[in-house]
Amino acid sequence: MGSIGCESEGRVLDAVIVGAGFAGLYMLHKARQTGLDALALEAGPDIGGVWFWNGYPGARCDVESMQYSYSFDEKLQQEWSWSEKFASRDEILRYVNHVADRFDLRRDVRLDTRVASAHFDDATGRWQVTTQAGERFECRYLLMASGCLSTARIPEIAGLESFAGEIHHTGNWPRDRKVDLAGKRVAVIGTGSSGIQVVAAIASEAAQLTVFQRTANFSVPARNQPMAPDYERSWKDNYAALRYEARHNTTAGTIYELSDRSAIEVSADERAAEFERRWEKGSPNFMRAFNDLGVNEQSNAYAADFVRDKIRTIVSKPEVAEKLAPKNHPIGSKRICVDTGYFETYNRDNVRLVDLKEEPIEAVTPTGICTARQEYLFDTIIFATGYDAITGALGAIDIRGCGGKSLKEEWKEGPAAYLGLVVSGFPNMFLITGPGSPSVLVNVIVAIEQHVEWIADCIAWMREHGYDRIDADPQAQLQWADHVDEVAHKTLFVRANSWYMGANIPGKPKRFMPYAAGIGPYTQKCLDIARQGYDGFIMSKHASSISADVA
Ligand code: NA7
Repeated sequence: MGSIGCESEGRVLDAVIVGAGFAGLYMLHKARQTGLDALALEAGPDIGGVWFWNGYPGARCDVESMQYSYSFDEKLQQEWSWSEKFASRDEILRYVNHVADRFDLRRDVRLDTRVASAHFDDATGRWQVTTQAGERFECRYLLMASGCLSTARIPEIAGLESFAGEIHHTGNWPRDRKVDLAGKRVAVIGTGSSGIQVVAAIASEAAQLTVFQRTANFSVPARNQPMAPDYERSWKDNYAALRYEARHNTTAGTIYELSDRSAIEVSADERAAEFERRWEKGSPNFMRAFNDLGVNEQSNAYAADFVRDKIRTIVSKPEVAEKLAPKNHPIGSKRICVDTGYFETYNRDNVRLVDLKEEPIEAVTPTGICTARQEYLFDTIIFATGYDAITGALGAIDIRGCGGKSLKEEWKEGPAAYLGLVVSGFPNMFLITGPGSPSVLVNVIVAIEQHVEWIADCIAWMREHGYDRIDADPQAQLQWADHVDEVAHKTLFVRANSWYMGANIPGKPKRFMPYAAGIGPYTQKCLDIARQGYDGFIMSKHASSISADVA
């Protein structure tokens, strides 16, 4: 692919957007509407971000389709029809491509272009962006849409490279061919959302499936179904108001059936009936059965007990059920999984569970996996071991701000960004769903749209007021980080070793990264700050632009 960088064309871009998933594509659209000359650089061979890479069998969204979609264009949301209540990965990818075509986004997306470094040039007040292939771009604004779950991680296991069969990660599934699992002995390592989906999807195809579980996970049934026309209509008739509601008046960015009752205030029978009703209905609605499941230990324990009992009912072998019943973290403190027949899978004769707490993996051999107890033989190993989440993609790029300061170095004790949007000392770099914003704790499309629109409004405001440089006040950033921490500690989230905490990556500082107060309060905060003339941000006109004006 030929270079269209500034060097070859003498073109200085207003904005470089890193990534062309849901965030990058909408950022590109919005940047154009704001009058910015913008280019999106995408590492992958196609658009779609996380939904592009996660092509594993069973990949599906656990937020309802009517809500997991863009809201920015009324015509788009009226015209698009989802075929199922919870969309499959393939359908979401078709949707992303439809949006890109409809808004003519592709002409400003460069595929197969992985950003290697981004350095802020103090002299010009611009970012110098270099790709892995050595192309260079220069821009005023650096808009990071690189994703919260885009750095797939295969753990370091001795002997991995010696394995003679196929190795795959759910987050980097082969795209050029179907992975043939028929008649194969397959291992799946990891039982998060991806593991739970892939296990249920491949069990009938594989000759033998062995699931390696380190931590048992809570999962509730999706009860997915074809889209009911009445249900679709009920959304489309009222889309604008419902989308507003989701962004401004919910915490999750998703409209759920909420409850105003505490689980400890009702009788045991009422509690059980409500949990049962929600379980039968399916979806993460389960966690809204009572209003204090995320903050009250006793209430949470009731919900956890209910799910554990369900697992014991579904799984026919008691010793397997006991291993599958999560016991070491509050329900919901790790992202709750939503499954289709996951626990039932363990009733099949060709599926077995290995509890890594009892027999840790010691090595991969040419023929399989050795635990502390025995060697298991495999043709294929599937890693569903998750991501270097939230900060992984940012850390993979050599980002340097004022005075050559490295972002990695800056964040070595844990990430901080004012509102999760701007990092002090890294002017004109905006993070979309960055650490310190609600991001992955909420319907991420809602979080993305809120950020993208706020960023576009901010840049437009700066232009109107003669500014071309924005930074975060270090004091404001510090206070925000403390606030993010304080809010997290009022919840049960901090009680789990989750990827929200960075706990899944050896050596990563443990800090609860997302903002747990929810999207509604967060949106209000961002609006208030903008209305107060961007309180906590430092706006200026860069010296070189002043001299250019004078000249
Ligand atoms: P997750 O939720 O991070 O799950 C990863 C799983 O892999 C989890 O069960 C981990 O156990 C397990 N894991 C991680 N490292 C290892 C090693 N070294 N050995 C054994 N097991 C390991 O990733 P997903 O892809 O499932 O989901 C990510 C998000 O995508 C999800 O929340 C949705 O938002 C969509 P652990 O719990 O760390 O003990």
